[in-house]
Amino acid sequence: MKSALKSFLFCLLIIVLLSSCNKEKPIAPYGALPSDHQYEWQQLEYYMFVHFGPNTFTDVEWGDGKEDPKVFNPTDLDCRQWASTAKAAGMKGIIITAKHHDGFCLWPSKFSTHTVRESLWKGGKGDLLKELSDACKEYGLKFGVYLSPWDQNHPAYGTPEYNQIFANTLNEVLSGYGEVFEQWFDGANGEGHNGKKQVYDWDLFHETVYRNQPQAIIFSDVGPGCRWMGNERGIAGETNWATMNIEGFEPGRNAPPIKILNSGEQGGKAWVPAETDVSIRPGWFYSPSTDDKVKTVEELMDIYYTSVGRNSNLLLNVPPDRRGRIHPVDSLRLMEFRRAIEEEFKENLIKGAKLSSSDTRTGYTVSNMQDDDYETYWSSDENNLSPSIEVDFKEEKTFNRLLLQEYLPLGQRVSSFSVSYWDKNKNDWQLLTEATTIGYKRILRFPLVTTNKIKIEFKALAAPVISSIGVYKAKEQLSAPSVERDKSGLVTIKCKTPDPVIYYSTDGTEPTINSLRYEKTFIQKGAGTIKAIAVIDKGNTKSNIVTMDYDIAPEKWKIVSPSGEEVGRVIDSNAHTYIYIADKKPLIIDLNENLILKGFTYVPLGRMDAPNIYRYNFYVSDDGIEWLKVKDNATFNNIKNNPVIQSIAFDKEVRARYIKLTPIELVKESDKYAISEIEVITR
Ligand code: FUL
Repeated sequence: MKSALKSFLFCLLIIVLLSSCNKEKPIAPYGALPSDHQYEWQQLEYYMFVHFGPNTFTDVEWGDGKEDPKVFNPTDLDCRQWASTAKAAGMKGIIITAKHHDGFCLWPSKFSTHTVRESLWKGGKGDLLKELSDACKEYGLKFGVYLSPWDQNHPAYGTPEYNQIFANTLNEVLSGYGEVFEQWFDGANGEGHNGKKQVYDWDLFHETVYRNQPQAIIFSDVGPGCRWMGNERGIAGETNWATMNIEGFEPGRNAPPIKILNSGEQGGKAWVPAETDVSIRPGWFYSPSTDDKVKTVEELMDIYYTSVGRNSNLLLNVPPDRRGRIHPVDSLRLMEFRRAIEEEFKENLIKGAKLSSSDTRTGYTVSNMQDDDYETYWSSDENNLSPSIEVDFKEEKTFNRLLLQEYLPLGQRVSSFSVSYWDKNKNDWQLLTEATTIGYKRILRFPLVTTNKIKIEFKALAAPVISSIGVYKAKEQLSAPSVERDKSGLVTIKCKTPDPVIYYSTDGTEPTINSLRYEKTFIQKGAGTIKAIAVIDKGNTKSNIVTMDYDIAPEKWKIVSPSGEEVGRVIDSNAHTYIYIADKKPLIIDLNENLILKGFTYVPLGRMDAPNIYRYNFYVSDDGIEWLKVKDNATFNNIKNNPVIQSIAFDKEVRARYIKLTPIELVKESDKYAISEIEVITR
């Protein structure tokens, strides 16, 4: 009996031991990790930014805080229309510019005299934050707020008292409108060398946020919730770590270098994932002049791949118009964008495939990457940092997209991976593509390939933990045409998609298949608008329409000063060429005829690290001797973060033959300044 009991117990022990060997061991997390709130936030992927305020009505990107609050007067404001548009677009929330750099508050703040209360809207009785937060609740959207610490209106700005005032303002917003998922702190400050200096009390601001909204993700150049990814063009780094070292850094001037914001840091001590903020229009605020400059679906898809497809959330700005509604062009484009995403990712070819791996950790099987559950994943043995997986489609498949997701609660682990396909003619693997980080989501685009299997080889800092794989055949979008005009007025229209038929108009009307058909270059020397559309399938598939506004072609212009061979580049109608001018020497141009001028445009060098002009004077003259100053100590707003064409209107028209641009201050210290193009506005 005794020995029977003994052998029974022995067997039991063996069974327990064996089963514990087979049981999945929890995977130890690696490196910095997301908080629960950050993990939730990263799964939002896509939400709306709304820039709205006095600038919507004054047509500037940065108001100076001196504008009459009465300019803010939307005639038909409807936050429910914003929310329903965001919802229909597939977005998960809305972040509103509650207070931009002009200090104007979209709610009747007790701590400011520059608010909706002082405006004409609803007789001063309106509260936009209330209307928008209610609309977000109704449509099941998250609600977030942008508040600019830089405030050009508040009299206390630049004094130590301002910090407490800003904290009170924050407190008011964060305690008054229900749950806030994200608090956006803008690091921008255009005060310049001689402007007001404010030392911000970030600890106080953060404490105010978390006291009211413990779950809120704080956005800034350095988080701590999420980080700016370093540009306003929608392009996160190809390498994009959610980890970064933030100690010793601050938003704004003391932020880490742009390159680091763009790509994060491998092994960084803090978890600060990237958010990509970009506008659907050229500027952040609405302007009637950009109604025909809304980004095309193709441009938006590119942004999708360089943001969501690169481990970043996408915060897409859709600025309401002067009625206080999202303009029909923008909302239509948002719906087209949603449809394009859904079409590209309609069918995941991984579903019927057979997966295998070079190494699988017990309990973390490869099929976990095939289910739709992000919480289940495959992993290799703890010590295997370079495992591979193979996908056998069982038959030939054709595709051009690969999607991978790491399981973030265990840390970001993969530092690079390569993808090969089986070439049946060569009877061997061929390299398809390579990439670095994965993170929450990584999507690779490559030319169509037909094969029956692929292999993915990882290199990781700790055994990879992969939640999902997607393989898709995306229909290539029909590209919108591009229109270019040279110095002499010769217009060329091209299209990336091979062999479409292109139609165009030169009178501002929408081109259709009954418009002029583009067959060869043509001349347009004077001011005018050229619109073009590409069509295929006998007109059944149409691209978005592209609009180019031109002024007088600079054919006969001459640079008076400075001299040199290369100076002509600033009037060659080619935005890809540029010059540097030393010592802030003025640029003087002879237009060769007297013109009625309404303003001018400056195309800076399109790089954020370029010494572009920030503050300037602008003069005109009849004879090149006596000058009239038409812009005094003016600034190109937001040119540092968004170095795009600047269109500047004069206060009144002037007749002149010569123009002169004199830089006063550059976006960064430099002994030379950069110019790509200068043109005049006569229309
Ligand atoms: C920048 C600001 O200066 C722009 O006006 C805009 O609000 C953008 C989102 O952030 O820093």
